[in-house]
Amino acid sequence: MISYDVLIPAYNAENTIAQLIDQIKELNIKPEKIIVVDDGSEDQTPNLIKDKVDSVITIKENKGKGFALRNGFNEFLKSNTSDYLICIDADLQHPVSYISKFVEYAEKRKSKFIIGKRDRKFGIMPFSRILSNSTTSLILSIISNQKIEDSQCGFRLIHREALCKLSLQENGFQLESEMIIKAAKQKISIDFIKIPTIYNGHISNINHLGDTIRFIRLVLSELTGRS
Ligand SMILES: Nc1nc2c(ncn2[C@@H]2O[C@H](COP(=O)(O)OP(=O)(O)O)[C@@H](O)[C@H]2O)c(=O)[nH]1
Ligand SMILES: [Mg+2]
Repeated sequence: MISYDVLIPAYNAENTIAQLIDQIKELNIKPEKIIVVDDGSEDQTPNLIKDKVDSVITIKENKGKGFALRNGFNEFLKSNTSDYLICIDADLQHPVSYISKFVEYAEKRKSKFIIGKRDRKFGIMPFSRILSNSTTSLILSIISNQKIEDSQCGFRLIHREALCKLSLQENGFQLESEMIIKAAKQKISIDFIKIPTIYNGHISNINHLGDTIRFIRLVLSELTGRS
């Protein structure tokens, strides 16, 4: 039977985090462990997660989604409770019921790395995200030599052995691109599972100019082999 942990990077997520955790706990195939990484939330997030999950990682200062995820990865690798790790955003933009689909797919197909794939539809996904997601997915498809259908989706499953092989360094949203590039370098194939696109007018922490510059820097350093 497949075993998995869940990792939630949470930054100022008081409106959704408790509901998300409750939904995860109601799944038929339950995770062995729920890990939440909170780095410097200024709202009620720390109080809401305190007694609700198996592991809370608190980082005093805000360091970015990538930094938070990397801390969660270390915790997962250290504890050795499960084969797989599911990463899911804290803002309920990823349908929790799909965790079961990811896990069942991984078990059946022996997948090492699965990423959610959202429809990039006008009116559902903000136009700026359609543009940036299409561009980054195309660039990463070329670099990775495999079709990357949604490079920016944070809803992911990764096998312990695959995660061990990626020596990740990014602190911001670019970590999610770095995982793709480094997985491809390790010849880990990446599968995609279609998930509904949910935005609901939620606020994003992505800084368009800053994150675009950091993405270009990451791609250049990977292409020139400086990482
Ligand atoms: N711990 C932590 N989580 C973050 C940070 N930035 C974003 N997140 C989490 O990452 C997820 C996606 O962030 P969001 O800003 O909604 O990005 P978007 O959905 O891609 O526009 C959410 O669950 C956030 O709580 C951060 O600096 N630290
Ligand atoms: Mg979001």
